[in-house]
Amino acid sequence: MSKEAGPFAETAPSAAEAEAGERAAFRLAVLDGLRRSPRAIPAKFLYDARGSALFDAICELPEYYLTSIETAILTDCAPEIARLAGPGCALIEFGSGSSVKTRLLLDAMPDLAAYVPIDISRQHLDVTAARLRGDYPALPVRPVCADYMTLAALPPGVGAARRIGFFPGSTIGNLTPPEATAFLRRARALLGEGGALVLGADLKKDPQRLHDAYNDSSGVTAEFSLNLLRRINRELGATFNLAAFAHEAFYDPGHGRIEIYLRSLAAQSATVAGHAFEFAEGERVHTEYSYKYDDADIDALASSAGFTIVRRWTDPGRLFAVIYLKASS
Ligand code: AVJ
Repeated sequence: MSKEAGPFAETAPSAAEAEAGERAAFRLAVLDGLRRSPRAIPAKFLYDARGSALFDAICELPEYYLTSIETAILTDCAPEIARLAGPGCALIEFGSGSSVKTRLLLDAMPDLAAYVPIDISRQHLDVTAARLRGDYPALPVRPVCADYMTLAALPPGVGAARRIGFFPGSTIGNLTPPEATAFLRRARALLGEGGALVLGADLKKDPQRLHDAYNDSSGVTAEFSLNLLRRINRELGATFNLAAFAHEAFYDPGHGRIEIYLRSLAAQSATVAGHAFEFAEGERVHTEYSYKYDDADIDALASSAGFTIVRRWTDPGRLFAVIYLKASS
């Protein structure tokens, strides 16, 4: 039993084991992504320690309205979320990161049966769980180290309490429409009958405002994007010249999404884990989509995945939405 591994393991893998596993997955994904045409590396790899710190800095930028607006909405609606959820439920967070917004819900729901943060980074999860246990001594914290896009079940310890999912921050925006539907279906299955989901989605708006949010004047977003190459260099022994790539982000109104790329500024080559790759001048590596929603998009997404919309909250400027969905019966 002491060798048990996987998301429900009582004994976490050693830090070295976890790191080796994460690195192998990273290597496979990067090599696969660079062999594709067009080239693309999944956005989840942007979040190493430095990437996560840069993303936290993005959330403080004046242009990046998403975090402050969502936090304001959640601050207002947390008591109503708590009422809708009812007493004694379990809160399941998909991609918990540093769980900052979670505290707004934890404060409004003092009688939770459990808080279950799901995150792909063992390190994030351990730090977050330790902090929350310190700050909420009565709250059972049951972290699950997994990719929420593929997680099939929650650990038995979560129990039979009614399950409320939490997917804030416009993380759903990283997913294409079919991926978003697949994620919500999976969430619905994990949350079970009577389950509900609190979703944060960025809204369609003036394209200039969207453009500015992903092209900030201080260049933090560019650093965040380029950090992916820095991470590949460090973790996979690659030779990317960061000065020869540029962050590129623009709004595509047809798809209703921000598209983000790393653009090669010259014809150049780079070696990744012993494999050589050629880049033409102007060639791009896709790193992220950030889909923007309107009410009809949210309706369509919910019904495609077996959810019913119970309540939506937005800010006066209609920049961001928090939506309470329940599993349709
Ligand atoms: C973390 C996916 C919500 O799409 O707004 C921010 C990521 N990338 N700036 C977003 C991001 C560049 C962010 N999400």
